[in-house]
Amino acid sequence: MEERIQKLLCERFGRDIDHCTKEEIFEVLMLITKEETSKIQRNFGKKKLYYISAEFLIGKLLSNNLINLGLYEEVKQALAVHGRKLEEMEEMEMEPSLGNGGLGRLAACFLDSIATLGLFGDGIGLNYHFGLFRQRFRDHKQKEVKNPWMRAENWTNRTPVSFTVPFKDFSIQSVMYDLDVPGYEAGCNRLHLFDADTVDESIVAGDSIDFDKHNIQKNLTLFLYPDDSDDAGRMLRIYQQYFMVSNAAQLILKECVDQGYDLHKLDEHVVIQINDTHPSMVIPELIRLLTDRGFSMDEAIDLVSRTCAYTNHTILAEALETWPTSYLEQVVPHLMPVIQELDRRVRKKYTDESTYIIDDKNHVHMAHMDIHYGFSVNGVAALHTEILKNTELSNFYKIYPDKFNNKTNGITFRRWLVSCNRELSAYIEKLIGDGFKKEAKELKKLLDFKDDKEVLKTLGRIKKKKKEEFRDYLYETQGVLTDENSIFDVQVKRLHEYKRQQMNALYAIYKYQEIKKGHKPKTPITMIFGAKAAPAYTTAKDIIHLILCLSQLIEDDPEVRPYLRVLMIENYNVTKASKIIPAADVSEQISLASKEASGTSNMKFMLNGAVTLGTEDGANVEIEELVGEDNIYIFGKKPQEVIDLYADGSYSAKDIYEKDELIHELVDFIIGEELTKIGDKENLCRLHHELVSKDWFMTLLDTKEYICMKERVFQEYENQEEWNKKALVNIAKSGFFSSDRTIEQYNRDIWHL
Ligand code: 26W
Repeated sequence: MEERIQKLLCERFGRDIDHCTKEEIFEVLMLITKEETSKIQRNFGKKKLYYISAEFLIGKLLSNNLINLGLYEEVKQALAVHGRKLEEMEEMEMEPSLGNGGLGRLAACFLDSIATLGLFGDGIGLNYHFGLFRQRFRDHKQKEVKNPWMRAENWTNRTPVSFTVPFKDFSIQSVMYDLDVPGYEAGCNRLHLFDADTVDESIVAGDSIDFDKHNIQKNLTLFLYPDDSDDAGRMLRIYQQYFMVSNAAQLILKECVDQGYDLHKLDEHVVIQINDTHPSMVIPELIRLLTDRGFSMDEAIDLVSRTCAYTNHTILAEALETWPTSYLEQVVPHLMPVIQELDRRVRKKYTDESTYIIDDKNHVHMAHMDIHYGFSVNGVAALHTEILKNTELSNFYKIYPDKFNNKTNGITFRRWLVSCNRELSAYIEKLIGDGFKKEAKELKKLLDFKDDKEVLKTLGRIKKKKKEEFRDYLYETQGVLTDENSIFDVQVKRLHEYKRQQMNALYAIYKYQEIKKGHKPKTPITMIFGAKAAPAYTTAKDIIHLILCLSQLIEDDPEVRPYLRVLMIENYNVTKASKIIPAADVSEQISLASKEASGTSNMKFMLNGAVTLGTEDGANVEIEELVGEDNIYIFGKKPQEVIDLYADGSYSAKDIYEKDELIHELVDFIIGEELTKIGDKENLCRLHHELVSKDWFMTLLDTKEYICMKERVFQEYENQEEWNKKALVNIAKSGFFSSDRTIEQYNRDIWHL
């Protein structure tokens, strides 16, 4: 390996390893990894899965791919001979930011597991040049800048595959870029990312995210639109979505024809998983292409319906996509006759208007199309699926009880343990062998060491080491020095009111005031946040402002700073997740019960020995079932209570604010002089008003219980042996959340590959 690295470095840069930069060495390592990946066998079968998703948050690939190829140690040692560190080269890799959050990361974990299980399946998405925006903090506020992550040498390979994608007034010629996805000691699949040569990066002004929204040929794949994008962005999303699925549909048919398959048996050779509603137009597009080839409408609809399966990731009404027919007419008029035909058939068969595809306001409900014309509908955690069946989609469940099924999310342990926490992984291996990397349930064997004081101590030592590493990383990247001897209390996820980062901020205010009164915590607390807010989501940005102002207030206060810190990781992404999660003691999963479909960071934290402080929501429920109530801290209103509160409209933030002295005080602190001195009064007042008069996601409802429970968490942390035992149980029971398990279930119940 050493020779090979040297040879390639000399060829490309004319220098040997001792004289090459980290960037140069990284590039050569990437090329070697790509070459090795291209040598391993491609998975194959008579039926193929196409996982279509607008987001694939794949993260950096070097370490991960080396691990999966079984080359990590070899490369590490080859570099070590020259006093070079693999981790330093890894720092040179740019992270492709092709996702908002959980949904995109889930798709990436799934690709890893699909390949690892030897299943024949590729991902299909878009090659966003600047991805999601990069987040900067200026004046205690989020500023969005573009995120150019592509380099001349990339993980992607340009292929000769190209399709013509028709829009109303023009067509665009696509280019397919491919990325190899090696499984862990297994075969390899691909991720196809579509792009167009007409796209012009120079129309983006400076490092901003502004550009001419009208020139589709030039802007089509420039950016990934944030989950809460504005109206101008909405039209672009339709262009992107159609571009994605038209390419997908054409690729699928081409691959079938190339294999010599009979398209009349499409469903025997193809299964399409529709990741949320973003790729839903693949249904009418495939029907259109089949009828163009002479299929009758009946047969085309029937075939496609037996090929497509839909995953729902949210019950938030505002995230269930609907497109005005006028928009679709403007972008893809040729799809409208198909969509209208699909709607007509629904209307003929069913009387329940709430299930129609086109409603009386002329909006097309993408999820409705998926449910009527797909053969499977799945939620992403047990609770979530139950809510879909009984509440959100109950009218559909009545019609199609057999289509509904649950697939509790999972994460790939190769990235979220083996790669991001090599120390813990190595120690587990020493205790129970390395079988857990392929068979995650083997982690259960750790329970044998539950009362082994040496083991518990070692777990504590590893946690400390990861905290030190994070301390160094944060210092290098943000110039902030953290205390590795403090409790790391971590909430990292998209910023959204339902996730209730604002409630966590209210705790910070509470603790600040307590310390001011002389009630100091035994062990200092470091509250760590990481979150991007959608650029058009005002309240979310105001919450970031509040957190950053609180952070400043405490940094400047010598009375409080030794006991409490509030820190926000800038530009939270997969790379930063892999550094903070192994260092965490407390995993904050505090969404309003019933609103978080699953959550996946909860699983990553658990796997790394953090203890969950959370509500009865999403996969937290399943975590609790696994670890038992002694090893998790659950608080707050129950999902059904919340659902009832919404139904009868009886929740009033104002009532709580006016009646509860403590809450009143905490909320008013937001507009008190301590913070308005530091921050922007307008933003803080707006947030205060939002909390007191609307509080759509019921922050104040759970705040007191949250504070009490969090106090208990910090108290119980003091008994380190007991705490480490909780950590051990969490790790031991996390096997269920391996995405290998999730994918086995998808395959068993839906794909049948
Ligand atoms: C309108 C476009 C849109 C809407 C929502 C784009 C993107 C989104 C989200 C960012 C979707 C998302 O990430 N959902 C999350 O999916 C995870 C994987 O299933 C779940 O674990 C999370 O609970 C859910 O919020």
